[in-house]
Amino acid sequence: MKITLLQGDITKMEVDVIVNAANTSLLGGGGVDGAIHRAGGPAILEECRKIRDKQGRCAVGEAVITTAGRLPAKYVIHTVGPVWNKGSDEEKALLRDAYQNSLRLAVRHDVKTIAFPNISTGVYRFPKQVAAEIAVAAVTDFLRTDNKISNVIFVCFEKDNYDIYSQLLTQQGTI
Ligand code: AR6
Repeated sequence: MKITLLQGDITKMEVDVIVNAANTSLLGGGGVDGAIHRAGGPAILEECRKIRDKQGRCAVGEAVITTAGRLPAKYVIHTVGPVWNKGSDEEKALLRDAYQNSLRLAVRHDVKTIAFPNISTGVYRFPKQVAAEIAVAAVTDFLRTDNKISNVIFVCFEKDNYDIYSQLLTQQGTI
């Protein structure tokens, strides 16, 4: 399976695209969103503003693509994960959508390598184990029918997330 796991800072990744855990405004924020805009510079925000002018806010579960500015990646895909509220099926489905819509958009841009952060597990409070199970299933299911993406990398910032992914991916024989 074309899945890799590592612990680190996603802004440093030399891949075709890194995914940002954005919010519906697309205008930046804290966490990984703040780190990407800081490291990538103003070109990313400029393009986000243009997208907003054209289509309005980015709905939860949807994704848009911009330049990566000064980052080593070629593009940034900005997706919006759901906020964990009661852990409803809808919240879980929207997290799956965030991963799969990012992958669909990546394929449309001929992306081969894509790195994901642990969407919704910071400010948006998804329990890490639940979010990881959804992320791994969403990506694994997508790769089952796609032959364009050569590598999906889960980039965990925190050790506990890394350990959860490591266990899940080992269990299913992926790594
Ligand atoms: N590289 C990789 N992962 C990171 C990095 C980094 N440099 N920095 C943080 N993380 P969060 P969310 C991890 O809060 O929960 C923003 O303000 C972090 O440890 O960034 O989807 C947006 O604008 C955590 O595991 O995103 C939204 O308003 C994961 O990234 C809101 O936060 C996601 O945490 C989105 O909340």
